[in-house]
Amino acid sequence: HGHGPLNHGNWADPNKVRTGFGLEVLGPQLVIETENISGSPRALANLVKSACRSGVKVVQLREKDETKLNWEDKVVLAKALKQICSDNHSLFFIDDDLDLAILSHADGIHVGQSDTSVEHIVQQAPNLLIGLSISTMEEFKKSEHLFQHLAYIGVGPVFATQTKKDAKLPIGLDGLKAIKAKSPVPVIGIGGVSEETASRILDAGADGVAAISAFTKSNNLYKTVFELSKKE
Ligand code: 3NM
Repeated sequence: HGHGPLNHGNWADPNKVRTGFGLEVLGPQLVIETENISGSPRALANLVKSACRSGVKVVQLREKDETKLNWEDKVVLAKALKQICSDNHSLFFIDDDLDLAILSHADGIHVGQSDTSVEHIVQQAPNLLIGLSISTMEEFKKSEHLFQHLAYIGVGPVFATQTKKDAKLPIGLDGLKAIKAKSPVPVIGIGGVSEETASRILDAGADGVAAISAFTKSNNLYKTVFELSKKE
């Protein structure tokens, strides 16, 4: 723990995006909740460990409200995942739960448009890296005053996804491209990311991708990480 503040000035220069923190937030991001993996915290921890050892540099724990885990179990799980990530020099993010992020000493927090506000997070936990979900150009424009605080924006769903029940309409490669052209912060494509689609998303300009099912369905995490990092 103890990452310094981002040098936000770097993000404005496309030639410098792949330095410092940029490098760490740009590799394929594993997004995961126990529901995605037979409800088992142990299976989840094992997947995170294997993924980190296979080169995943960012892990996001995304236990939504309907999760079967109670608060104590969530804290135990989050702390265990943080340890696994630290041991493997990967960053650990918590989805939209500031208390859990602080308690587990997470490196970052990921929030959606109607989640905990970015300003509140900056105030309460200035050292947390912050990722923000963006689904449309309208949301992007509405969020411009927040970019100074963000490590990245998660743009999606790029393609249709079966994994997130309340996912918005896919923004597609052209929508992603349009946002990338305007974004001063790294753009991470999410939604329908697979070993087949990832290179198209990266070719469209995304700085990285985030995925659930590409990892939970993988039987070769090295290959998955490779394919999710690869431009054509
Ligand atoms: N967020 P898969 S789509 C968690 O559009 C999540 O913001 C999305 O699952 C968004 O990789 C999504 O299996 C689910 O498609 C991604």
